[in-house]
Amino acid sequence: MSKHLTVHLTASLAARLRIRPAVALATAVAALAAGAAFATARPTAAVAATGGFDFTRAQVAATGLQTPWGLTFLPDGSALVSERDTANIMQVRPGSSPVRVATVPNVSPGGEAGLLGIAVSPTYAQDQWVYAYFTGASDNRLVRFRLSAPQTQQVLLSGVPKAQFHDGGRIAFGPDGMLYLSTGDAGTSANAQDLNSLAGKILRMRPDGTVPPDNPYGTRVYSYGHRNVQGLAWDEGGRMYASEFGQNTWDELNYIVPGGNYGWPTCEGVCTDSRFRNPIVTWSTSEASPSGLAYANGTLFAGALAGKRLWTVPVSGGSRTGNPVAEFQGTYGRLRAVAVGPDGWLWVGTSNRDGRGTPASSDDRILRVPPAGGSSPSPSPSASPSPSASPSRSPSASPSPSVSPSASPSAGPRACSATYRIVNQWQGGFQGELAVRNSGTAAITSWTVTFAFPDGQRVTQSWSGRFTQSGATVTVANETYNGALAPNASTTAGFNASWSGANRVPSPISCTAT
Ligand SMILES: [Ca+2]
Repeated sequence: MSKHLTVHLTASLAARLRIRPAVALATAVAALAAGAAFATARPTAAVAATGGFDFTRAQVAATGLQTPWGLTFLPDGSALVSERDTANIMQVRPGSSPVRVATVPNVSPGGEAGLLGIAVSPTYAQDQWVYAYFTGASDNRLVRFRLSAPQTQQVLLSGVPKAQFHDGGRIAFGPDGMLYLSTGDAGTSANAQDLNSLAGKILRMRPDGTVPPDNPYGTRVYSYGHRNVQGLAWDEGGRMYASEFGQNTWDELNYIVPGGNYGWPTCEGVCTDSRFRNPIVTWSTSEASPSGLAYANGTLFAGALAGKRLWTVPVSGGSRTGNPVAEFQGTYGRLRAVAVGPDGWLWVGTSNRDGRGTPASSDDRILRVPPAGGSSPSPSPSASPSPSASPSRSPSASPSPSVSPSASPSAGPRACSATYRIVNQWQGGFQGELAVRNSGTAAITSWTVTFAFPDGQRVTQSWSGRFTQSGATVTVANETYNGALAPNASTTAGFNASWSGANRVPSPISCTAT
C-alpha cells in the first residue's frame, strides 16, 4: 500500500493557487489520488464558511422525526422527508412541527431496509408525482404516486434484491432529467460485478422507469462494482459523484462515469487495477460511513453516520482539490440526509433513532445551514434557484488549464471538434479529458479523435472512449453510448497517462465524425 511519493511544490505555485503552503501540499498529495494509493486525510480544523456555508449559524429546522432517510423539496419550498421505519412522508417547514402527509403502504422495514429514497418530479406542477424507493415483502422497488393517494403506486422497477443490510436506496433526478437510483449488494458481494443483477449498481432510467437509449450497457445499469451507495450528487458541469460504504476498511467518495466499474468486491478503496475506477476520497469506516451527498460551491457535502460529522470535500472536474474538512463533528450525532434546498441553505438530517445511535430527546432533527456572508438569511424557504447552478468558488488544483482547440473541423454537415485538458497532474502522471463537440449542422453517430503526444506520454487507463496508442499517436473512438451527438452537443472522454520531463499539450487535435 505504501509508496514513495515525491511532491515538488513551490511557494509561487501555492501563491498562484491562493492557498496556504500546507494546504497546497495536501492538495498536491490529493492530486495523487488517480491510480496511486493515498492515505485517508486527517480531519482539518473546522472553519466558518466551509464550502460557502456558515456552519456556526446552523439552525434546527425540525425535531421529533423518526429516522429520516430521504429529503427532497416541493415547488413551494417545503421539504418532504421519508421516515425509514414508519414509512411516513413528513412535510417540513422550518420552525413548524413536521406534518405527516402520506404513509406509504407495503413497506417492510428491518435493519437498514424500509422506506428509503424519495424524489419530487421535476415537473411536479404538472404531474404531482412523488417517487419513492422502499423495501417491500419480497424485494426493493421504485414506485411513484401522488401524495393524496400513496396506495395507488405505479411500479417503475421491482425485483431489486433486498436484505437486512446493504439496500442502497438513494434516488435523484440528474441534470439530464433522468432518474438515478443507487442499490446495495444486498449482502451478496458477487452481485456488484454481475451486470445482470440490479444489486450493487447505480441505475439510470427515464422518469417512467424505462431504459434510456444512451445507457452504457443497454440496460438500466449506469455503473457497477458498488457495495452500498447511499449518496448521489452532481456538480454544475453535470459530473456525478457518489458516496459508498466500505466493508471494514475504506469508505469511498467516487466520481461516477457511465459504464465505470468501481471494484467491489475485488477492490475496497484504492487499488492498482486498471479495470477499476479509484475513489477520489477514502475514509476509514469509523470516521465516515457516508450516506447522503449534496453539491454546491465546488464542494461535496457527505453526511457521516458512524463518523457523526458532515464531511466537506472540495472538488473540481471529477477530482478532489483539497483535503476533506469535517463539520458538526460529534455535534448532532449520526447524519444521513443532505440536500441543498431551494432556499439556498444546506439541509441535513440526523439518524439517531435508526437503532445504532444515541438519540437526544429532540431527535431526529432536520438542520439548516445558511449560506456564508451576504445579507441576513431568510428564516423561511423561498423558491429562489438553488446555488448548485452557480460557478465553483473553490480554487482549482489543476495545473494551468491546458486547453488546445482542435484544428479546423472538417467541412460539411457532419463535423466535430475536440479540446484537450489536463484535469489534474502529479509527479509522473496526470488525468486528462477530451471534450468532443458536434460542430456541424447534422446529427452525428460516431466520432474519432486523433493527436500525438509531444513528450512521450503514455495512456494507462481510460473511460468513456476507446483509446489506442501507437508510438506517440493516440486514437480515441466513441463508446457505443456517447457516439451520437446532436449539433452543438458535446461529450467527454477521460484518461490517465504517465509523463516525465515535460507534459506539453498535443497540437493539433483532429476530430472526424460520421
Ligand atoms: Ca470502490
